[in-house]
Amino acid sequence: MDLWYSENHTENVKFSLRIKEHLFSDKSDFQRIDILKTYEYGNLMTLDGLVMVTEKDEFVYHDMIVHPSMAINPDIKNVLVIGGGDGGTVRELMKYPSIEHVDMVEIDRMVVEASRKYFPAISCELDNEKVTVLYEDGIKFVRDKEDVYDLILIDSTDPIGPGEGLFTTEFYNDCYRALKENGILVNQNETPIYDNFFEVGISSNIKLKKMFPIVKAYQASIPTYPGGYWLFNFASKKYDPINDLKADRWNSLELRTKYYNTELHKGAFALPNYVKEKFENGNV
Ligand code: AG3
Repeated sequence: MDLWYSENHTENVKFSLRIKEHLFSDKSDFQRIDILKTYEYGNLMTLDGLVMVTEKDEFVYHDMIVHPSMAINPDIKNVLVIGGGDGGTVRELMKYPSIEHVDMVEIDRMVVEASRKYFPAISCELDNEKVTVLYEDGIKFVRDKEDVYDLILIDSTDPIGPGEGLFTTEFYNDCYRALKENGILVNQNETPIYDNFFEVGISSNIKLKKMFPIVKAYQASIPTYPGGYWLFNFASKKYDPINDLKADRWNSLELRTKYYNTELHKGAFALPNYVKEKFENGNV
């Protein structure tokens, strides 16, 4: 039997993986969750049919959502993760003994439960005593927080379904207030390859620029996401991502990372012209 999973990246582009087995499928209060065993990418989790993580390439996304900020401010102690129910972001954060506490606010308990069962190597740090997992709406959670976090990581889906409100100015304002005076916010910011995704990315970048003095996008190559090429926004009250990189200090920690290193850090912030121009001009 020939079983294939496909995600439509646009009306005219499909991304497909050959499937060994459909391991899990259920509908939570928020979305449909599927776990598929693929031939090439190991286990795959989809939410409402869209690729979220695969065992083979999750390291790229999770390294890149966490380590650049930690190398810019190695004194980060208190972190908020919005979304991130698979646990990959928390796993990378827990590599830093200097981090004192992480709140992970995931709206969908079923995502965490599925990850614990089918992605043990991704969810492995969710029970760490430094981590509090809250099953709440991240948008509501940040509303009444002020001056609490050094770093906020928005590890969301695309802005459809439960992820929609995580791309709004109101939410970014609440995050800004929840951050301390040297705070950093990073969000996953879609692909520039296809217009419908790029428009979301440009508008998120522009919204963040309205409140944060320093906003720079950076990139990573993620084969199973649309375009195989993904952006993140780095928004910061004080630190510049290149001038304030503490490469020696980060390297002295001798962490094992499969994707990130401090040379790649500089390259990640060097964007191709078609992305740079859009972000600089801000024309959606
Ligand atoms: N969050 C970003 C997923 C966006 C993928 N979009 C898509 N496949 N259309 C992933 C969560 C990883 N912790």
